[in-house]
Amino acid sequence: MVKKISIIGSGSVGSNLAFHIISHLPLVKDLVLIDTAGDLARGVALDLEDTRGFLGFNTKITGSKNYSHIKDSDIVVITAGAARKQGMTRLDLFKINCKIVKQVSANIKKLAPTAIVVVVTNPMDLINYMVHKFTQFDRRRILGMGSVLDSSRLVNIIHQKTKVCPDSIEGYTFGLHSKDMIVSSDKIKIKGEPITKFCSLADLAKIQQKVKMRGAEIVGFLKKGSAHFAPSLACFNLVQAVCHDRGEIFPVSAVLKGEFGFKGFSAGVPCVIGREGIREIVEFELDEAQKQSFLEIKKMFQDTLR
Ligand code: 2OP
Repeated sequence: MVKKISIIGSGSVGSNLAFHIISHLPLVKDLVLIDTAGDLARGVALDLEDTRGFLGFNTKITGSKNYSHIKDSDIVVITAGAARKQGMTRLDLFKINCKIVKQVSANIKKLAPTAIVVVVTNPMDLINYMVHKFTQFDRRRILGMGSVLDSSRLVNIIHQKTKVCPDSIEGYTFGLHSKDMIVSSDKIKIKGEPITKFCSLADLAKIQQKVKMRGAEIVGFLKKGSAHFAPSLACFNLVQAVCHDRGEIFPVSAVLKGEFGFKGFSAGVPCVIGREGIREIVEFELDEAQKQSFLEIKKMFQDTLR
């Protein structure tokens, strides 16, 4: 049973995630927010606490810059790091965020050695892989959030185009959480039927392109910071899947060790999620284009980490 959840980074994603947790997971006894920036986490924790009169939760909420509070957490979510500014790619963030995450990982390894770790920090797939390297945790305990977010964006954009109820749309993206993500029509179904029954091939191409550029589109409009409502909810869905242990399937960035014929990098692939983290990676035969994308991901990891 999940009793304690810690969130590293109390910016918009971390604080919204905390709000979802106190709103929907009443059995969590301890919620810890850590942020090294001044007293930010303390302020966010007090504000969250003040919703108790409306929401009626019992969860104890702690906000601090001191990592000692994450001790024995069952789940740790890493949102800490710089966010993208207009014109930046997620890859531009790698150096600065890798440094931050190295320190975060050392603290998790020391204080919460059995935790499931959910990674949000960008460039998410690379950072997810680095968290695995830094903590040396079993890869099944390290879950990258990106394709979960991109998949909700996909459903939204299909809905906008087709007007079909989102509940009847099933689809996911996989591969990288970047503009090079894989949005394959064979992974999109509307009540079991191919999407091309509901829109033209030209419209499908527009949908695919829009999903790939959605994060950058939002950054462009916000001017400061990046998206947080959908990212925090994507993250909450993973946290909840671990807590409920029902075997839900999400496209989680996972460190591959031979699945799909690849190893040595982390990429979004469908995974069965349970209390232990990744219960199973759901493999399927990659078509030629998908195989090519995976080869490019492998090369990107090799080039960046060399
Ligand atoms: C996004 O795609 C922040 O990477 C996140 O909006």
